[in-house]
Amino acid sequence: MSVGGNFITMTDQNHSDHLTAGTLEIKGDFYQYDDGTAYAFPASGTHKVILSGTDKQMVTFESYDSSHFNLLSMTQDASQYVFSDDPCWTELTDIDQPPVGDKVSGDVNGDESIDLKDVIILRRYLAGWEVTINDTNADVNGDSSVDLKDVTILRRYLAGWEVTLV
Ligand SMILES: [Ca+2]
Ligand SMILES: [Ca+2]
Repeated sequence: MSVGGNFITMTDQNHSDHLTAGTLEIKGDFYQYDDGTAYAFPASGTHKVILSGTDKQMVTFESYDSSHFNLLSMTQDASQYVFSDDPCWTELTDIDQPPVGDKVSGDVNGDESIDLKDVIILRRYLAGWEVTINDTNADVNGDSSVDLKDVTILRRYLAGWEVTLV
């Protein structure tokens, strides 16, 4: 099922047995309100929701404890989504954003290796190009700012100097 606008569920019917399979694509905002049951959207099984709008999408769960997405896929950058509660899903699939994990200092582009491509993308970023970097990994000296000092240190590191990425 595909919803081109906002999706609102407001019901007194328990939907526990109904949202176990299938895919619901939503291009607008999502709202779940409690109008008699908190179980309006307790998705499970292989039920999947795709949030695929082109503008910012708001996701509101009034009954956060009982209603939630099961598999959730977001096609936009994570900054395009506003969640009333977080996380309101069982599992995220193919999100268009590197997962937030442990810092890998120097891996500016998040491809799990530290090489010249990271220097290049960092220089472009600092020059104002529209590139996406992992700014935690890019701060290789750990001074909470991403700047030319990080480029210098990363270059030295790759050239075999005795520098430590922190
Ligand atoms: Ca890299
Ligand atoms: Ca830095």
